Amino acid sequence: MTTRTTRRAAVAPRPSTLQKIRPFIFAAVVVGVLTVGAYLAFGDFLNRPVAATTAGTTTIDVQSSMAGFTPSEIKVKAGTTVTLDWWTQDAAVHLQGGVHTMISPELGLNEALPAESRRAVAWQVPNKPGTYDVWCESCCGGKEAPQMHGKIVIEA
Ligand SMILES: [Cu+2]
Repeated sequence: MTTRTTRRAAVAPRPSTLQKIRPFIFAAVVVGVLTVGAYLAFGDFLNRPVAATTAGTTTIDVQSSMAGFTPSEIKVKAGTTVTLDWWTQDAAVHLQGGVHTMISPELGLNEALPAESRRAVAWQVPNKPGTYDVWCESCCGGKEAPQMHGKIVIEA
């Protein structure tokens, strides 16, 4: 009796199917959690809006804010088409009519940019080299405020 009991205890029980596949289930859960984590961490970068650009045109990044245009001076070539990749992070409550504007009658610019948005403005640069004034009329004092002005230099 005693001998029998001892012998039985010495034999390891055969692992059940569940015990055999348990490491694989664990690995699958780890991979799943890491995948979701990576998506949440990097999805923001992948989905970041990028203004559409047309092949063969120069794209210039321009930000409008309470400080005016950034950069405050841009250079373009006369007679070319450029794309202004224009964006703002400002909320509508700070802007007259909920927009920033970009105005230069001499250059044929009269554009509006809704709050917290980004848009691509295709602009045919006039064939008249020189330095021109551009301003925002819809915030922070508009044309009367020096910081609301930018400079566009048209090179021959
Ligand atoms: Cu503005």
